[in-house]
Amino acid sequence: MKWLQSIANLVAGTSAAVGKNLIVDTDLFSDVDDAGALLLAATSPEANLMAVNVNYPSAYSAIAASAILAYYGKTDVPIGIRRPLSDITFTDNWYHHLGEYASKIAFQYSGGSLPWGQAEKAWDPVKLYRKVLAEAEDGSVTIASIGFLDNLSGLLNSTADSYSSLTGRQLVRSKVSELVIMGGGYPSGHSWNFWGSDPSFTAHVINTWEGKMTFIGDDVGKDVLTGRPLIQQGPANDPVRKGYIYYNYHEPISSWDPLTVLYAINNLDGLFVVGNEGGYNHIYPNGTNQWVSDSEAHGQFFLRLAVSNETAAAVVDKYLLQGALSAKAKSNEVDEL
Ligand SMILES: *[C@@H]1O[C@H](CO)[C@@H](O)[C@H](O)[C@H]1NC(C)=O
Ligand SMILES: *[C@@H]1O[C@H](CO)[C@@H](O)[C@H](O)[C@H]1NC(C)=O
Ligand SMILES: *[C@@H]1O[C@H](CO)[C@@H](O)[C@H](O)[C@H]1NC(C)=O
Ligand SMILES: CC(=O)N[C@H]1CO[C@H](CO)[C@@H](O)[C@@H]1O
Repeated sequence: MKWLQSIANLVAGTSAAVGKNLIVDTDLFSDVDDAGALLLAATSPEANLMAVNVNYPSAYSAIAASAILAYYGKTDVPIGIRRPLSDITFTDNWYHHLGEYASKIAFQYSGGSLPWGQAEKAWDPVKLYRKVLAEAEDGSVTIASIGFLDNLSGLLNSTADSYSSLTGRQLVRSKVSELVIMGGGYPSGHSWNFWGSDPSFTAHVINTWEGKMTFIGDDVGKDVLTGRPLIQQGPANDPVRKGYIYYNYHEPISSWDPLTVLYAINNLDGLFVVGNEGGYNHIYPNGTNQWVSDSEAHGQFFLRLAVSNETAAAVVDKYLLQGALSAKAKSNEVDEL
């Protein structure tokens, strides 16, 4: 059956490196919109997904990421995760309504480079950043941060190793074209992604990053409710579809992370407008952010929707469903061989 597997890889295009170079740094664990974002990153013909780093240290998060990537044919996308690992599962202590999905996807769809029980095989996220950046063309990599910024702080602090003689900061300067960050409020806010882990890491990354940064605040995706078409028309066995059902039963959810990944891949694309003229984001030690006016500063941006919440939702839903159906179509081609 070996030949069948290599045909499967060919059909799934696992070694094709076309599209925009993208690294996703995700807290895939509690909210399933991270899984939706991974679906988009893995299936978009416009993206070359180079690596996924997980910034929440549950073993289930790493294994679920591997399972999702494997389902979409991306078995060779390396995965890193913050240590030490735990076997914590999500409990909705706030609404007592939302369901847990990461361990279920991890077990039921186990596959790829980190099968069930093998989360410890995941990369150290800082090493993974260094390896992938070192091998990339200069100025070619977009990083989408859709969770906590711990791993990115580690990257900035890293020093020369076997992958590169550059420091982390030098690697970022030469390889990264844009850091896209989901979090904050604009002009000011107090956002989970910024304070929920360790706000000093958030402050370190955002206050000292030297290249282009684009922010998508909490208010942008909150009322963009998506998932219904994926749930109703998606392939029954799609893992992200299952995740959406486990998380919020059959109801749609906010789209913070899918919107962020869509921007990272397709830029403004009629969906977003830049909300500022100059200025920069400042993070206080408690994780609160404040946009600072500064006519000399031109490298940072925050986005607002250019369309209604409903139109934005229709766009996200279209890509979620298209991505799921394209993966299904590929697996059918293999079945028919
Ligand atoms: C990186 O260094 C800064 C100080 O320069 C420190 O505040 C931060 O905690 C360090 N990050 C990590 C992940 O250890
Ligand atoms: C965080 O710190 C800033 C600056 O000291 C302060 O203005 C803000 O009220 C604090 N936010 C919270 C939620 O404590
Ligand atoms: C999205 O919905 C919220 C809440 O109803 C509203 O405040 C906001 O203006 C809407 N955004 C757009 C772009 O329509
Ligand atoms: C290798 C490395 O620096 N990893 C870092 C990733 O981020 C965490 C913060 O939670 C650091 O503790 C690790 O050292």
